[in-house]
Amino acid sequence: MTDLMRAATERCAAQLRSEGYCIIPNALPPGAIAALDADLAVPFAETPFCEGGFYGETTKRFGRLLARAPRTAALVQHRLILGIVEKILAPWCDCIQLNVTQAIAVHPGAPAQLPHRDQDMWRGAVGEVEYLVNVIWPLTEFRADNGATTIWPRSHGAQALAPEPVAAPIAAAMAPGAALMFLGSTLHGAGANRSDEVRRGLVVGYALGWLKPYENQWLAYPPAIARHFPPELAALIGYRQHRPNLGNYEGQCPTILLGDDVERPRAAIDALRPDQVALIDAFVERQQATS
Ligand SMILES: O=C(O)CCC(=O)C(=O)O
Ligand SMILES: [Fe+2]
Repeated sequence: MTDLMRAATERCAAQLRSEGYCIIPNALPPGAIAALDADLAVPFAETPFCEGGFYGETTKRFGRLLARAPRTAALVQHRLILGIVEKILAPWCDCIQLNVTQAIAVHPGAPAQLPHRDQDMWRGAVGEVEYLVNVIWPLTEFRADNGATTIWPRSHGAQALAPEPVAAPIAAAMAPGAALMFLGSTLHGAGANRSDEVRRGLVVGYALGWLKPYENQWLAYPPAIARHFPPELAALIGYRQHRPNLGNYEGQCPTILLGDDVERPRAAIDALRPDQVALIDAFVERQQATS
């Protein structure tokens, strides 16, 4: 990692910890985002409007973006963003996982979405753990009048226990190429679209590696698709074990499903944390000494 990258990682992670969100203005070239938006034009046109009050009936959403538009990998595997997310989530996991990729169009006339904290989807203790870091990538300009994501600064962490947010909300105004990062505990929601244009954006979310992800990554990208992904991307979507032994396939790393020799009988192999290895080694050694 370069010094510049390290400094940017520290700066964004510090802002996420203090404010609950952070905007990276020039995360990718606008042309790359325009190309991705063009790739998604057909699914946006073909996808019906959502149903239900949370998604909102004047919005459209669809997932599986790595399969629909391979260009999404540049967003999912963005070096700076991955470094920041790993830093934020490291206290609670061994490795992170992709939680979701979802395209969202907020159509003219859409009301504001219910303010919410994304990590409330997991019923853990409130105010203690960060489960998730979300990134919103605008595909069109985000403005206060067209449905830019609304963020409540400093509403994260233990503030999730407070009856009211401490600060007034802000509209995350940004241009394509920028990325809005916020914590799973930060209060937010899609804004109302009072303009006559569709607001389009992508959500790329990363979670603790041992959680049940919001979007079922193994079904979104079954082995026949995932075997064409670079190994780091396959690992991020869950073709990797989280120690100890979580997410195994036949007692081994699920990457065996991405190779050619899938049917061969396998030995289950421990995949443990160093502290567990030490504990077990000492136990086995004592056992052997007394037998
Ligand atoms: O589209 C947005 O601006 C935010 C959407 C959101 O927060 C959600 O659906 O969980
Ligand atoms: Fe949300």
